[in-house]
Amino acid sequence: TILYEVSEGVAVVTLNRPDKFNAFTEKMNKEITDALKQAQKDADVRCIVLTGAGRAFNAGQDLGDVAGGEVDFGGFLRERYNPMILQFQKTEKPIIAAVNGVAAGAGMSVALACDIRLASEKASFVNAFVNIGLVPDSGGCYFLPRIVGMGKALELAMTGEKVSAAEALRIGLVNQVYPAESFQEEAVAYARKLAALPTRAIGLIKRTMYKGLEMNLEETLKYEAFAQEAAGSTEDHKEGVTAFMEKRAPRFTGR
Ligand code: LHQ
Repeated sequence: TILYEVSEGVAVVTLNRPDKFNAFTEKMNKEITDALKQAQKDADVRCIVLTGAGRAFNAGQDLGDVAGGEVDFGGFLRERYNPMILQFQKTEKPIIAAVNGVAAGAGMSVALACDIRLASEKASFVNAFVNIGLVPDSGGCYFLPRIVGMGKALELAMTGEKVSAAEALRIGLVNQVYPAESFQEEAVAYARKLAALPTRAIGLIKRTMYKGLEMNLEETLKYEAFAQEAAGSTEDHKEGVTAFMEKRAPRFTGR
């Protein structure tokens, strides 16, 4: 239900159920988690792009799987969605959500769990949970207020109204918007740029910033010192300083 392709330092994970707007199934949850684990292990991967096949990015849980019967909501989340979301954080490489179309429900949450969001002009965001009498899950209640602030987060979650790409850019929900025609090329070009940067430092930036959300200043300063020791011992740090002194462009290798 997903495609996984690595080239020139970038792993592209494509959600691939286009006729169902790439809605999540148990299989897809598992495949995404495994793809992220594989990307983390593979030293050739220095940036990950998550995108959707066809018109949509992802429409959240496949409602065909939950309609009618009794659903064990807690079990659903604990066993399928929560481990997947945690894997986004455990992956110490930059993850870009290339939001090609609508991102709804848990599909929006997954975009929020990525580190950077790039949107096509045709992208939109729907915090669809409330529309079916549910609560934002898959980290939506964690990431949304942290990305757009509590005021906007409550509005989006309580109304379940669609947010356009332009509005998403205005409120800081996405980092960039590109024309639909060139979107995939722009997203891959952005990813290639990130993949050429010092990957270990970027992994440490990711870990330290997310940790910083949970800590006070003193704890954060301590963690920064710890992270800097790790970053300072990388070849890429040496290369960065050497290149600066030699007045040339650095050649980072991710080591
Ligand atoms: C879909 C879906 C979909 C199946 C569009 N499933 N087919 C966790 C724990 C346990 C249980 C519940 O869930 C969760 C986490 C969650 O994610 S809850 C939230 C689940 N997602 C939603 O409620 C979103 C439902 N979809 C929509 O609101 C709209 O379809 C959006 C806004 C995504 C797109 O709207 P439109 O652009 O107007 O497209 P459409 O509604 O016509 O949908 C296109 C097709 O995709 C259509 O199929 P069809 O065969 O008629 O062409 C939809 O049935 C199908 N589809 N979402 N989640």
